[in-house]
Amino acid sequence: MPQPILVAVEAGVQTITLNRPERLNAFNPEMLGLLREALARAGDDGAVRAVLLTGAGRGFCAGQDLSERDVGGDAAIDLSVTIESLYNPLLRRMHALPKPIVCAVNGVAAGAGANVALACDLVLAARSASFIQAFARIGLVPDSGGTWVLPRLVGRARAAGLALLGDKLAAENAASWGLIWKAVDDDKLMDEAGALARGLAAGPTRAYGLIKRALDAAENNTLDAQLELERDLQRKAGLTEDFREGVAAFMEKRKPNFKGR
Ligand code: T3D
Repeated sequence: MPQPILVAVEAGVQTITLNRPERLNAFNPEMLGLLREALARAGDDGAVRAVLLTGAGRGFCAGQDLSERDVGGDAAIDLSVTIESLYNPLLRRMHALPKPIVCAVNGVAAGAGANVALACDLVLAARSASFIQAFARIGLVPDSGGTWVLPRLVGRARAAGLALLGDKLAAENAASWGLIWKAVDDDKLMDEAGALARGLAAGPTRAYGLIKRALDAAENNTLDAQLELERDLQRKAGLTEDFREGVAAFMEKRKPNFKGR
């Protein structure tokens, strides 16, 4: 049986490849569990300083595997169970990971697949890729943080259009709307995303983790609360070896050699 996700660590980057290409990498419970475990290992392993998430084959991820939903009978289907036990813990783990996650969206990203991509810190997409909030097409509500992240990234009007209509948004438009970091030529995607992830893996890991915390907190904080948080996080950053190295390298006009400590 092929593994539903592939994990490899090289040059400080843990690459996670969603690997059910015959189903456009649609999520099943095993895959969601393994993805969550891989992210937990990335968090714990000092040798991992960045994560790169991508998909095998022509799609990134088509969201929940719909063939697992028995809609033929009369029995009520309580979707809150999988949301609570599988999707929400995954999304929380992605946001809490104190290391940067780069996403290389190699093809269509639909439903929860789109929102898992959007939960990454830097999202690159192949020009041929697209994003689809497919939920309303099948009578559902965007989950996996979709209703949280969409209005924040693109504003209410565009979020409503994407969520209510479930139309395909091409990578180029996703980039110009500010939904993702950038769209790149298909044949350059993995090289560019890999270089970005390796660059982050050689960066000040602790500072990156603190930056993620600050950006997440800013969603709900007042300016005063955020200024106080920045003070506290800057204190932590200032106590790292990487801060000393960064300043020393600047003064000595050389490239910093960050250790992630
Ligand atoms: O249930 C819960 O726990 C609640 C949580 C929900 C989270 C969600 O993600 S809900 C949203 C689920 N996803 C969708 O509704 C998207 C369904 N897929 C599509 O709309 C289309 O496949 C795409 C627009 C993504 C791509 O279209 P296209 O034309 O490029 O490919 P295709 O031919 O539709 O798909 C290729 C194969 O993948 C096909 O199988 P086949 O016919 O070759 O054997 C198709 O059935 C399969 N596939 C695609 N998406 C899914 C899927 N199989 C199962 N589940 C899928 N989501």
